[in-house]
Amino acid sequence: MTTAAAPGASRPAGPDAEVDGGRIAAHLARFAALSEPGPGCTRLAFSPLERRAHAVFARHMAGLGLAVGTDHAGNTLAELPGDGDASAAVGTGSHLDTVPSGGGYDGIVGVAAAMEVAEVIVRAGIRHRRPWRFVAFAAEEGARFGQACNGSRMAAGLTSAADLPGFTDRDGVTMADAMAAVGLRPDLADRSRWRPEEWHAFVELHIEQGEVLRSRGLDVGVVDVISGSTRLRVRATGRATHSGGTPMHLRRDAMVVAAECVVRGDAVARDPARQGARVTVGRLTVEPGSITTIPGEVEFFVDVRDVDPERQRATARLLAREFAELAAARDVELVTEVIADTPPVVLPGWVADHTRAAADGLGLPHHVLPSGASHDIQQIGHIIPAGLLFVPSEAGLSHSPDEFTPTEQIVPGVRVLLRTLLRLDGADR
Ligand code: HGY
Ligand code: MN
Ligand code: MN
Repeated sequence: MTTAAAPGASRPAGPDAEVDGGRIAAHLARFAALSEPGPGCTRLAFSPLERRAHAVFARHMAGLGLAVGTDHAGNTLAELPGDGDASAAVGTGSHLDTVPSGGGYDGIVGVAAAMEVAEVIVRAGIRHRRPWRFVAFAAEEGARFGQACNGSRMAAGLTSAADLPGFTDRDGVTMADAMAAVGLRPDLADRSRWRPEEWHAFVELHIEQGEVLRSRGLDVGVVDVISGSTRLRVRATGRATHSGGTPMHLRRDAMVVAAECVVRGDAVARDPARQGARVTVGRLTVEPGSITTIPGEVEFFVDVRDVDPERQRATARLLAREFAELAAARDVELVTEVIADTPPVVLPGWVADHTRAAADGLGLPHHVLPSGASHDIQQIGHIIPAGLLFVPSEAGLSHSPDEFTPTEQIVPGVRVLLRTLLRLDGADR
């Protein structure tokens, strides 16, 4: 649903008029420089590079005079104390880790927005009732360990210290060991849980990672529901043997089974009866990986997304059943394991209403839309009132070196974010 701008009465310039695109662009460039070599930006969950990016965030906030700290889960929080009678904070923020060869905007724009909002508030000496908290979440991308939104899940109490040794990356490093290696205390992660009573509302600004806003020529989107994600690790085990000496009828080819599973997953998601489901296989490894050996072991990962929780889980269960049938037909063993499962989240209307009113106050037309991608706010939304505000993605590209949003299309969203937080600061709902 697209809302046209409210009729154009002249509006007094608010503090958001001070939002500076040059400062935002400088933050983005500073973060973009913190990457492994190669195309795009690679700053993985719980890597030293992610910690260096958190240090950039922390230094900026400390330089503005905010109290800053990093908790045992690796989330970095900065706070501006309020001067009124309300102790429950308003907050904003996002994540600084990326997928391999990702872009420089996914998550990072939301942290740069938080840095800019804090700077405008401090420079303008704006008074606010509530504490304002600005957050860089840790390890939002599931690309390394399978599960997404790890720092925000620990903050929301959805992942505990006991879970952390159970996640491993492709090199066999556990999430707990990766955290310890960068100086965090996974064993104390449960102490990083947020207390709901200490929060009034939290609004995240993020790139859309799709084409809806750009195709409509809009700079602002307000999200009403965030897709869930069920992630499967599938291992097919056949028999590795000579590709020349083995006739076709005697093969137990794990790669052929995996290929049939990938195509089947795509067909299930395209079934009109499952409109809204999205199934992707983004990572697949073949062993022994020799041109002249029939693959004996294939491991692949399936990402099942949906805005309907029942359909999401039903699709994942259907895929597990059908993969098993495809494997049995070729005398190949197959094991499917659920490695992550996040339900869709409907965001509270009253928070979205403040964001929409803020956009109206700026005369900015905006669109209400679902989010296909998952976000930290989805986890935080389990314990405190949450909102998600989108800025456009050029060509809808994300998780790619070509991810891009021009600064002039980020600034309007940051202005809406600042006005939204001011509205939430002054309101009880
Ligand atoms: O995978 C996602 O949807 C998000 O970018 N972590
Ligand atoms: Mn993100
Ligand atoms: Mn992402």
